[in-house]
Amino acid sequence: MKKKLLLINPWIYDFTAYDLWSKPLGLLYLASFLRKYGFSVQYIDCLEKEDNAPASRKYGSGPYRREIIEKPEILNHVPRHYARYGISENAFLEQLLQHKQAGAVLVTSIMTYWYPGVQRVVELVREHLPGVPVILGGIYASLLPQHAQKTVKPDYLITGPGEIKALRLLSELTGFKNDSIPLPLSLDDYPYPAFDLIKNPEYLIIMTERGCPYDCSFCAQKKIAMPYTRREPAKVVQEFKDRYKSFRLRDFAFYDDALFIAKEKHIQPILEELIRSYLPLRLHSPNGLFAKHVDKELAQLMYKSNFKTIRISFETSNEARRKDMYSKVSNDDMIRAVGYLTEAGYRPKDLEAYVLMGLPGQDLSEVIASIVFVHSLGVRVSLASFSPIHGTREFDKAVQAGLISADIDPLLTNKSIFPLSGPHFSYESFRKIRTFTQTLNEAALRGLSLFTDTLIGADVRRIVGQIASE
Ligand code: B12
Ligand code: SF4
Repeated sequence: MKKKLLLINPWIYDFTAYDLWSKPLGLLYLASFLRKYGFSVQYIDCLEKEDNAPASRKYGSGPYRREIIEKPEILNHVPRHYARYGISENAFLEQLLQHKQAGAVLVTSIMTYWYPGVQRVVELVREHLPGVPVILGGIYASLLPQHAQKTVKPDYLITGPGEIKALRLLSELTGFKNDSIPLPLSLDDYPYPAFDLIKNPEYLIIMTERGCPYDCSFCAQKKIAMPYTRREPAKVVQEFKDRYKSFRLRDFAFYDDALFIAKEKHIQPILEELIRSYLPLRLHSPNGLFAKHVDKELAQLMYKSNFKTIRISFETSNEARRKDMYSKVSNDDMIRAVGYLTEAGYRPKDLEAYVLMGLPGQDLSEVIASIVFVHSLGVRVSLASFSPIHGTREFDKAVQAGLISADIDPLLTNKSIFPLSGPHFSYESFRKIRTFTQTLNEAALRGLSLFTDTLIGADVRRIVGQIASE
């Protein structure tokens, strides 16, 4: 009985959320790992699709079920609806009540500003499964352990990579131990994430390494992941083959932080082997890719291996800020990468680039200049709103500049609202920038760059001037 574990992926509470190949990969790794050591694992996914959900959009990505709820008081000033994304509370309770025999409940956490969903799950577990120990882990728990202890009140909280720590804790709690299987010595000794727990999966996630050797000022990976470690390319390819065989799914999203690092030893052999395997896969990288590593050879391999979703981290065209952020890309890198990718067979409109918006001290003209630069290459712009993450240099800078307090409620760091807290962005300019970007992206999709045609260009420049002078 004690060996029975219940794993839960909580709801998202936010102004907006979209399933962009989002799965709780950490929890699924934990599930397969604990199974390997003899535990039996049950799963509740608050973000699972309901049976009557609308069909997914492109390559399995799509919207979640959304229920508008009351805003936490601290967000009352935000003139937007706040929602719980995922299954209804009743549907959750129906599932929860089937697990009264669980020996422990393991709850994951992702974005720090999604903690209300985690809190609610734990409240309901306490109410309906009294006495069952609750273990919390994941990204929020790792970045803000004290906040999580106080707010979510788990019995146990584990920070960082959780497999071995959870196994040790569960062995202590349940008295169940399986010493016959040695602990993993490398990443390839970990079993594949337990995707069989996902109801009707439409895509799969793959992670070919953990961590990242870089240290960008806005990023928290060093506080969450293990030191940068790669898997063997042959083992990664085997995972693709095995997964395709078991699930018959074509879409795979990479969750790597730094997929193109050491490309000759890593991603290139992986893609070469995938091409040789003739598997009908479609590859996606919702995480930003490094432009500077894209050369002729890699671009061709990407094209031949059917790499469909290519999002390049561009961040900003402002040189001084790039240096400050320890950014990995320059305008020239970007131009070169787009050149190689188009030579390989992509159209510029097949590519997207992340532009960061709302960094402390960043004004509208810098964002617009970055958007315009990306668009001038014919590439679509993906606007990423800045969200200061506790424990990063960018967070500390914002505290020192008096923009936020060190103990800011994570809810106020939400990417949908944080850029609005500074002097440079208003709701109106935020909305206009989004519309402006959408317009440019629509033009890019038609193969037009509005900044190369002098007539349309003049109009656009006037609008840009208007937005920037607000
Ligand atoms: C993949 C990814 C995404 C994916 C989807 C993620 C998802 N699951 O939904 C995409 C591309 C969509 C995405 C988007 C964004 N992301 Co993101 N993303 C990541 C990334 C690179 C990997 C997460 C991951 O799955 N790792 C792999 C697994 C194996 O690791 P893990 O989750 O940490 O799990 C381990 C442990 O945490 C632990 N564990 C996990 N659960 C549990 C449970 C228990 C009980 C226990 C004991 C242990 C445990 O054990 C696991 C195995 O070792 C992280 C960076 C990172 N290195 O973690 C950023 C990260 C999570 N993202 C981040 C950000 C900022 C964003 C964006 C806001 C960016 C933007 N401005 O648009 C968006 C917004 C998303 C939204 N809807 O609001 C931040 C988090 C910020 C925060 N405030 O919390 C991170 C940390 C990156 C950063 N910049 O520092 N992201
Ligand atoms: S932003 Fe990307 S490259 Fe920079 S430290 Fe984070 S994971 Fe590494």
